[in-house]
Amino acid sequence: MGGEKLVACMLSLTLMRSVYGQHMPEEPCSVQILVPGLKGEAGEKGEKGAPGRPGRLGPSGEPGLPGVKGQKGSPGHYGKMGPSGLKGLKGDIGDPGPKGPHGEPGVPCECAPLRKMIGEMDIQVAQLTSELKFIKNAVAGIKETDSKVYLLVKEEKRSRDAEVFCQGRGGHLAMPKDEASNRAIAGYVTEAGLSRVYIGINDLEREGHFVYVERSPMTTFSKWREGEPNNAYDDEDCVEMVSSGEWIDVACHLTMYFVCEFDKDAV
Ligand SMILES: [Ca+2]
Ligand SMILES: [Ca+2]
Repeated sequence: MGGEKLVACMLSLTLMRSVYGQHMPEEPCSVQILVPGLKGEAGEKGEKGAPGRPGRLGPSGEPGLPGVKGQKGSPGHYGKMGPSGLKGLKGDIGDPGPKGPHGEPGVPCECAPLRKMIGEMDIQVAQLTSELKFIKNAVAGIKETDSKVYLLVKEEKRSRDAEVFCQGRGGHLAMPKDEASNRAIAGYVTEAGLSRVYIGINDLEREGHFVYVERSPMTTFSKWREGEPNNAYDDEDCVEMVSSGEWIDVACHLTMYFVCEFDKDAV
């Protein structure tokens, strides 16, 4: 017999004793049929119980009616300045402004004569510049004899251009017509450290017939180097003086320094 069955037997014996009193036959605990007893009298009303647990959450209520609109609030602070916008399109041309007052009558332009005058002045300036250079050269070291003034021009020119240069200043290429003048010119050339200069003698008009550039004929004086003039290559019609004072016929197209001479009376 298990523990549970034993407990149930003892419980049923107790119940039978309470119902049948001491007259209950003592039987071994083998009867297990239980019969409910009679309903008892109603008990006294119990004390109020503790509050129950809160109920479940109820369903959502219906939306409420719209409230009354509130009053307008005060203006807020100004925001920060935004970034610059893109450049706008070019506007239309405005209406022409009012006409201005008449100006004073102008002076008639005599531009042509003025231009001519300016052009002539330019030429004069160029001439003066050239003459100033010439005078500077002259002051720097002019040579003279009793009747002539000699000027060494340190500009390389062909014979013809050299003569034009000298004529432009009232003279000619140097024309040594005696020993004194020839020595003066030669000394000038030597002092300048030069080896050769053009002088004013040529046989351009007639081969072998030398004359001075002023067209005066050669006189008794001449200073040809030995073997000159030789008209080399059949092309030597002008004359140079070397530092020794001797003369040599050379080609006229050579360019070299030259000596001009001027009459003292004209200077
Ligand atoms: Ca010749
Ligand atoms: Ca020669």
